[in-house]
Amino acid sequence: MTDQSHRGAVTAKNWIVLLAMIVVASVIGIIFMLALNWFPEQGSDVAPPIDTFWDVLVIVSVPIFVAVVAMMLFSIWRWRQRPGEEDLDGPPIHGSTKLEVIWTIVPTIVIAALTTYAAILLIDIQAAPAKGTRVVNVNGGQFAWDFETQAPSGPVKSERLYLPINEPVKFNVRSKDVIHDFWVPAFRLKVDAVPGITTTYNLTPTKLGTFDVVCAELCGLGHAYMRQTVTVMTAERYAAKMAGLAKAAGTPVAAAGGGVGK
Ligand SMILES: [Cu+2]
Repeated sequence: MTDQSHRGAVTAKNWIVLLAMIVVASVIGIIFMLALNWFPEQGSDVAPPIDTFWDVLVIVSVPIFVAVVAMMLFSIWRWRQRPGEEDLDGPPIHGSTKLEVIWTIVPTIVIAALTTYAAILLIDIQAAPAKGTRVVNVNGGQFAWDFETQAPSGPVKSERLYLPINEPVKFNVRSKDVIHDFWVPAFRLKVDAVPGITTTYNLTPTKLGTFDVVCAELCGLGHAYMRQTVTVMTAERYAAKMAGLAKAAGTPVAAAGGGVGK
C-alpha cells in the first residue's frame, strides 16, 4: 500500500483555479475558432443556417476539448512521479459510480441535443421543393460531370452548370459508373451520385458568380481533376445562355413569342 497523503487532497482552491483556466482558455479558443474562415462565400439559401450550425458545434466543442485537456495536464502535473517514488504503487481504486453516471449522462444530453438540432435543420432545408421547381439532372462519370437542364425547347446538356439566381432548383444526381459526390462548396450541400439510383437535394442560389463544382467521393485516378463550375446568373442572362446552348446543340428554341429556331 502506498501513501499519497503527501500530495494532499485537491482543494477547493485548486478546483477554482482550474475552472477559471478552463473558462478563460475556452473563451479564447471559441473566439479564435469563430474568427477562422472555414467556408467559402455563402452562395445559397441553405448556407447561412448550415454555417450557424457549425458555429454552434464550435461553441459546444471547444470547452469540452479544453476541459478534457486541462484535466489531463492537471493530473500529469499533480500526480507525476517524483524522485524516490519509483517503487511506489498507486492506491487501489475501484471506479466511481457517481463519476461514471455523470460522464454518461452529460455527453448523452449534449449529443442528443446536437443531433436533434442537426436533424431538424436537415429536414427543414430539405423540405419538398415547390411544384414547378427547376430540375437539373447531374450525371457523374469518371471523371467529369455533365448537366442537363430543361430549357423551353427541351433538355440542354452542358459541361458547366448554369443557374438563375433566386430560383429554387432541384438536383437529380446520378452516376454512370462508380460512386461520385456532387458538391458545390459555396452552396454547402452535397450528395453521393450512386449508380442505379437517383439522389436529390434542392436549394436556391442566392449569389451571382461562378463557383466550384467538386466531386467529393474518391472515384478513381482522375478524382482530383473532377472539378467544374457553376455560374449563377440573372434570369435574363440565364435565358439567353440556355438559348445559346440549345442553339449550339442544334435544338431549336421556342422563343417567348412562339417562334422557332431563333
Ligand atoms: Cu468523381
